[in-house]
Amino acid sequence: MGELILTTYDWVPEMPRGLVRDLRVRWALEEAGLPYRVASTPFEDRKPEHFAHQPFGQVPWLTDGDLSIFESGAILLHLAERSEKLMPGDPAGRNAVKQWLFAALNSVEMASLPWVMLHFMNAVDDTPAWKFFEGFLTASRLPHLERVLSGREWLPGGFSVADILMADVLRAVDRFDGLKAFPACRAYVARATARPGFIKALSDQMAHFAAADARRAV
Ligand SMILES: N[C@@H](CCC(=O)N[C@@H](CS)C(=O)NCC(=O)O)C(=O)O
Repeated sequence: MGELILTTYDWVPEMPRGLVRDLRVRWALEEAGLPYRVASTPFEDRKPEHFAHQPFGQVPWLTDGDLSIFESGAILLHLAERSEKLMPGDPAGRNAVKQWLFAALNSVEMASLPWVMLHFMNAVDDTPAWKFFEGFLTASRLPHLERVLSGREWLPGGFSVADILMADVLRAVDRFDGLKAFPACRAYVARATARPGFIKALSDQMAHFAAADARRAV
């Protein structure tokens, strides 16, 4: 195991700040208490070296010694292998974490991301596209998640990387008040984002981009 280096953009516009996906990695690292440092890659002028680490020119990626890992879900699973604070050691617990981690990405974020993007674009209207994505999230996904989260603190298996991902996905929906009909989901986001690891991760990401503004202003 080598030094952990998390790479994110050197700067991003105001709008996505607080939601850039290095946050979920910072959060997991903070929860696990693993030492790491943050490196930057240009947002505006993406070089071949960036694509060598992340084939879509996106962030984040994590290097762990000689290993370079892209995709936030893969990064979180990698970190979970290093700390029982992120995933329990027993087979049933590991199974619960893995399936919920993929559910966060591939069942919930798949539906929430277009919904969130349309909100960011101010494209919430009565077009068939909006109605489809509204129904996809609020009828096909959130009611089922609401049932799962009702009466429990964290996803099955106890707090883990699956909760980091699920809460990070849901808080983007919450930002546009999309959880008001789903009180268990909303309370879950509030609980998760009150954790010191999240608070530190968010504050560090905001400070990272604020420092970039200051550099650009010179
Ligand atoms: N599936 C990827 C998505 C990564 C992603 O969407 N990154 C955003 C920042 S949160 C990005 O780099 N956007 C710039 C772009 O797509 O050009 C992951 O979870 O790591």
